[in-house]
Amino acid sequence: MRTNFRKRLLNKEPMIGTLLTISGTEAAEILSKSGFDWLFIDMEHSAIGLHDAQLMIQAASPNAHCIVRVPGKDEIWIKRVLDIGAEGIIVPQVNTPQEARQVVNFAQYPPEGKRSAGIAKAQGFGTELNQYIENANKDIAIITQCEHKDGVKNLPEIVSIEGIDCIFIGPYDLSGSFNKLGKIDDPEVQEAIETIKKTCHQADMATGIFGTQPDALKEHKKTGISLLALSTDSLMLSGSARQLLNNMKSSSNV
Ligand code: 3PY
Ligand code: MG
Repeated sequence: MRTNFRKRLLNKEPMIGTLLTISGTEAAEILSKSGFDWLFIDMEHSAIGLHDAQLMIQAASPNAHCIVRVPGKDEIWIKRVLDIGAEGIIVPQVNTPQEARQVVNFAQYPPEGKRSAGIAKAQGFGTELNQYIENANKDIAIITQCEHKDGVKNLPEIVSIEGIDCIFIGPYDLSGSFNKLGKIDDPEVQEAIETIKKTCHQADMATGIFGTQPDALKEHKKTGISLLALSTDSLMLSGSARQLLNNMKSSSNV
């Protein structure tokens, strides 16, 4: 398995990625060849299915690291997503230390965890099983999201849990937990984001965040956030389509 994503993550090397929400190999391949360090395949909110995600990983590799956001924090999703060859998982709404410990347990093979052994794409369909098992716990990145005020409160304990490699901030769900959904610039939400950053910084924990615009992400990068998710496939497609069309219309009588 070609994996240095976790190493890069633990070294807090800035990596710019984007969210993939559209099923199919084409956008994954195009974006993997556009200079992104990593692709955030979103199975939490999109219609991307497990086999689609596997094909997308195959299409994007080895140009970009493929990290999959699982639909939920349960064991079945975590093991199946790792078995299709994801280099890491992003787990939404991990709000308590118990949940964080369970995520690590589901994602790591014994003796560190209780991940079950199967043969699928990640293990070369059986041809690379031993090699994969030997390296998986040290190569696979476990990223949990802090995106609820309860998660912010419990973060000092969560960041001390062995096996958690990065805390990924979800500004939108975080705003929702303050009943201010979508108001990510609200002072209370911004204060929570700053608290997360500070807690991670003090614990020497890698931190990530999603943003639709480069300006806000550049500021986060300056203050130490290294795992950056900029925009989504669908937003980039519609944004550049509108821009081209507006340009065309403003410079001609079309
Ligand atoms: C959020 O903003 O809630 C996210 O999960 C972004 O990825
Ligand atoms: Mg979210």
